[in-house]
Amino acid sequence: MSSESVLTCDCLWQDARLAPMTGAGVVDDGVIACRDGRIVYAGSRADAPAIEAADVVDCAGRWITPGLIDCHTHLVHAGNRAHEFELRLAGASYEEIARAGGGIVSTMQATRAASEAELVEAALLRLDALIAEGVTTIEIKSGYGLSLDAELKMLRAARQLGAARGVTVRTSLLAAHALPPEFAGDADGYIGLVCEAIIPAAAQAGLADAVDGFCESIGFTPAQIERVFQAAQAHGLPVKLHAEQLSNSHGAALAARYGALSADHLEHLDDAGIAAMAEAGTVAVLLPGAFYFTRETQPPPIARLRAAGVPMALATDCNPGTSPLTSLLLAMNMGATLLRLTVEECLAGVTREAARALGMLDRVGTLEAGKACDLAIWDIERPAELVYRIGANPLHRRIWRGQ
Ligand code: DI6
Ligand code: FE
Repeated sequence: MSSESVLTCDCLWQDARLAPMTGAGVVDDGVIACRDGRIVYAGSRADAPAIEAADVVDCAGRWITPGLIDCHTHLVHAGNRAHEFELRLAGASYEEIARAGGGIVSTMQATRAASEAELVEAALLRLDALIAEGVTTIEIKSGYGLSLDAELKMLRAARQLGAARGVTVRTSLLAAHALPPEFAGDADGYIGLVCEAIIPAAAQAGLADAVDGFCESIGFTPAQIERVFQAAQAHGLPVKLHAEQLSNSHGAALAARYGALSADHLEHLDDAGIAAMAEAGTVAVLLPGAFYFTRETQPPPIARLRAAGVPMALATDCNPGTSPLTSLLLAMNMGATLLRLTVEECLAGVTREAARALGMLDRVGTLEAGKACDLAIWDIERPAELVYRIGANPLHRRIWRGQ
């Protein structure tokens, strides 16, 4: 054999079963070769070229999936809202608590008071829980600062988390999350600050990979969100939106008109919103942790999203108010049990479709040559176990960029 036909690589994982998530089905006797942190071959051993590896890892028949991707989190925040949880147990609603100055604004106060280092330290506990389950890429939103300085502080903390651990961090600027008290009665004035000061500063500092908003009766109107989207576009940033969580404000259709990467939550989404998302290729990010924790009774229209061909992702929505969840595996279980997603949809929802929701499908989300060598190696007999178990963590090893 001539040396040119030999593929040289840093590491070869062999005797593995692969769920590549490319749509081509699973591979029973698979190998993955990695060079310089990227996959150079992933597929069946029989079809593999001759490979010369510096390091060979025998997987003893274990399953390998792409490293998991949590594409919607509010990981960076200070404090917690256990007290509001008790109020809700006693009968208060999320909206009532929010209107009484609790909710997002109470986390805002704690987050403004915390230093950047304190935010990083608190978030690392949550990040480590997600990493322990095989997460290799995570999206982190701002949105509890609600001022120029505090929003930038949150985004810097998110970037620091990516430097502190072997994980890829994508940031979303969510300054349009709630109205800070100093702008009471002047939502349009606050949106002006978001558009004219916060978005430009975050963009200029390279701190935001996308811009998000909360389009809701207790958040911002579609007209206000549209101003945010226009400012994001002017600064070359893609958009996404919290839409139709508590009511139908037609935010998803607005997001789709702006080519949004994703519209998230979607419990109250209507057919026009579904059609607009399908047309724009906007991903539906489903957040069963929030659905469960708020005891919402109306699930998102999964069957109609599926029929329309809207890609569906799944995420934790890790946040102190409506989804204090740091397990993406549990989000998968809830996606199946509460939202009736299939096992295949749950797995795709935390890999390929989550990558799509972050605009990163060219880099992560499937096991394919050219992509980052981000792997989760599992002690399971079949992929359905990842969705079926509650509270188990069958992760054997996690690989980020080949390491
Ligand atoms: N929707 C949510 O579920 C979170 N934010 C949002 O826009 C809740 C955030 C919180 O209550 O702190
Ligand atoms: Fe959220």
